[in-house]
Amino acid sequence: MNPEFHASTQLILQHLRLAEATYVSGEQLSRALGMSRTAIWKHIRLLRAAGIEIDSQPRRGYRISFEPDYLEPELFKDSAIPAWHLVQQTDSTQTIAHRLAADQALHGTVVLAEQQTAGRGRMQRPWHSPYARGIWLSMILRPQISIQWSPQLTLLTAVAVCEALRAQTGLEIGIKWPNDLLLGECKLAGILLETVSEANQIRYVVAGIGINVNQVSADFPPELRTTATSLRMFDCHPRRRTPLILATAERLLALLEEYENTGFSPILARWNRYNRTLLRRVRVLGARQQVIEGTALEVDEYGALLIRLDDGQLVKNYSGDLQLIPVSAHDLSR
Ligand code: BTX
Repeated sequence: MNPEFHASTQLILQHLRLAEATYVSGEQLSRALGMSRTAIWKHIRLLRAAGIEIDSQPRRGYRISFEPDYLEPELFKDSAIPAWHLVQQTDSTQTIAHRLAADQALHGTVVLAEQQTAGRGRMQRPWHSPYARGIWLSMILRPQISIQWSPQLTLLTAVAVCEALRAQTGLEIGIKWPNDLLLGECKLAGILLETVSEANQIRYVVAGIGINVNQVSADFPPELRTTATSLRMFDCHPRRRTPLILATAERLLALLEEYENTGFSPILARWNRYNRTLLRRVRVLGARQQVIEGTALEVDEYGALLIRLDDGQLVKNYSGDLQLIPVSAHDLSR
């Protein structure tokens, strides 16, 4: 959704848009709009805060270098998705999706926000979701499967996001167990599945997907700058989010249909193909703080990661966090 600006800010935006790639000087703007140069500067700051990137050059003035594709309903009208809910700001799209799902929303319904103020990851960890820079999406799923198979849906969602992003960008995006998408060694996207069940049956699942698209390093809080990345940080190109959103949501729906028709094996094979940790030395931090170190093998049909310990024993890990251990010069010389 286009952010709502004060009339004067909107006027400046219109001038800059009309000038397209050419610079408009502060003096021109100030004469045309009857505002002081300081007032112009304040409005430029508001535009920048809304994700519009404006170049400023000492004697030339201002020029829009990138304007995000704000999430407008008409951008999504010709899609295979049954319903879209777009909001400007929310605490978490997961919360809205749970409310809609409890209210009988259809399988495949998508909730998108320009910004989340309390985006969440696994184990109530925070997910940083700045305005108009990334994709903050929750999809309601109503799979006809029993609860014991729900970990497969996490792997399935990772495959869907990975394939959609690879097809759209041509970049070698990989998966790290249990649910991270990596570009290089850094986290590009995160996945959170929340399942609501009754007896042994899944009532619905909310698949939360966060994808970093147009952030630059300074957009991340300092503690994430060495571990997180965005598509733009990787190849220096800001991108339109709409095609990525459509591709991701449609891929997820299609893959779920494939899963219900042909089972999990082909999807698991694809997960293992994108797996970035195969045969890497890893450390798994379990939910109860237990630590396991060894060589990562494949993931099985229950979503468990197999690890070979140094004594040759095989251990299955159903949950936890995985750290890649850098190969040391000592290991290489052995
Ligand atoms: P996770 O538990 O695997 O990752 C959370 C951790 O990732 C945080 O503790 C932090 O270290 C790091 N982190 C936080 N924000 C970012 C970011 N933007 N990029 C890279 N690393 C980050 C991952 O959980 C699941 C994330 C799902 C997010 C989606 S967005 C739409 C939906 N709504 C919502 O509230 N959550 C989901």
